[in-house]
Amino acid sequence: MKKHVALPLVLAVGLSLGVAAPAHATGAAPAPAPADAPAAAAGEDAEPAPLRTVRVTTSAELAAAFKAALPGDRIVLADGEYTMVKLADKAGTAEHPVTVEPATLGGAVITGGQLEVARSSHVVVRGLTFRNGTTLKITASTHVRFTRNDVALRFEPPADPTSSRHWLQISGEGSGHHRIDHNAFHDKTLMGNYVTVYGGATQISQHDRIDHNWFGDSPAQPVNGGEAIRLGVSALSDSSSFAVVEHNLFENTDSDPEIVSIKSDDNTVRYNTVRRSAGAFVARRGDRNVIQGNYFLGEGKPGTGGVRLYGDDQLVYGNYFEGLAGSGYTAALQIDGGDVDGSGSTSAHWRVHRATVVHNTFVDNASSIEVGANYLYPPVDSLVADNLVVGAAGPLFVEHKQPAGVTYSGNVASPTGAATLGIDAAPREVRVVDPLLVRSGGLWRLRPGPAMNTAVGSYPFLVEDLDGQPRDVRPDVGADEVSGAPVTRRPLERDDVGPAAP
Ligand SMILES: [Ca+2]
Ligand SMILES: [Ca+2]
Repeated sequence: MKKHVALPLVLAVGLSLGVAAPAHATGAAPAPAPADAPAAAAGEDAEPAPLRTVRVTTSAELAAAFKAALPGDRIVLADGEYTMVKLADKAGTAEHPVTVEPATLGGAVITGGQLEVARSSHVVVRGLTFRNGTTLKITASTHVRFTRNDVALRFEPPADPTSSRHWLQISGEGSGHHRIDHNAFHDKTLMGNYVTVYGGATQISQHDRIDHNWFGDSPAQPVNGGEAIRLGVSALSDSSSFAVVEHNLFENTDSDPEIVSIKSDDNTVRYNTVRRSAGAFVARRGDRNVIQGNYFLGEGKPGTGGVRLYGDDQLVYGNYFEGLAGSGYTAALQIDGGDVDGSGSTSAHWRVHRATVVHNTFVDNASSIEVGANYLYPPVDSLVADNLVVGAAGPLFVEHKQPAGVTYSGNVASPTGAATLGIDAAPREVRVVDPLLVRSGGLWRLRPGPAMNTAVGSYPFLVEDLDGQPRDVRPDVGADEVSGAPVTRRPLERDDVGPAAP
């Protein structure tokens, strides 16, 4: 099953990002990696052959190799423990990157020092095990790839438990085009984010891609500031990031009510799987962000949430929400109120204008769709359409304050047991009917019945369902399309992400 879906995934990602498809993507078996490069995998991971291989066995040799590194160098760390140093002012190219990797995946363990890639381009850091007690930094650089590393930093507990340590921080003027992929970030026990994307004085880093990582096991923290990923910061939240966060798995990331916090414009967060994590993906600040095709699986754990929105023109579609136990800030969907409208502090909660929330599926959540739970100004001019909402608890829709110009249309709801619909809605707004869901592939799916072929909206972006199957000419309500086409996406498991993933 996993092998069956891997190839279409690679193809789809490569095509969607406009990068060249790997040579073996036509179906031929991938060529074996060179014997001395076991950390390098095929496909998307393929890197150009090095011009020179520099083997190091000690921290002193590593430091010397960094200092002398030339474009096309592959610096290979023998198994052992190392103190890391800064890698600065290396102008690699796409054809001749500077690559740092272990002789065997996981065999080189960083126990001291600090990795900072500064003022450099086309640097690849691959397959290292970070167990040191300092943050990782990518500073004023472009095209840095941080891939297949295992990161469990070991900070000394600070005197002030609310002071934070951001594990991997991207920042600096001119930053962009980085890829953070196939890493494991886990066991964060202090304040701070796993991955933080900053920028320069006025512009956030652009076109970064964060994909196929495992974010795991970060316990609750005393105050806000423990996100798995934060895209931006208040001061940069009016600049466009164009980041893509996709195919990541979040498990037990409980260290902030915001698992992914978007604080910039024009980001895409898609195809991620969130399991048993107390928090939500939050469009916290910035506009025109897309939250698409994610699986939020709460398994009834307290505080598990889905998506929370502020700001202008946010688009939420094709997501699947099941077993989420949160409400309010961590409702399955919270189209929240704002505390400023049109102008105000960049750290405020900006009023929602023109949110589009369509073709999502909600099953058995403690609270499914809420409007305006917090702050003063209710959402305006937004669309909630063609969603499928099924549950046996509470009201399925909650309007904490009267929204202005929010249109409901084509939604299907099925309150069972003690559940209620929760709002007065005409059948054209919310049709109350059993959609006849069936359990298959770990999800509640549609089958032929009253929700099939009955969506009322028409959206140019709606080309696939939650399985990656094509939408047909008569789209079904919710995130799933009844289709016989090959399934190319499914909720991610541990084996699908991280350093050892295919
Ligand atoms: Ca259909
Ligand atoms: Ca389907």
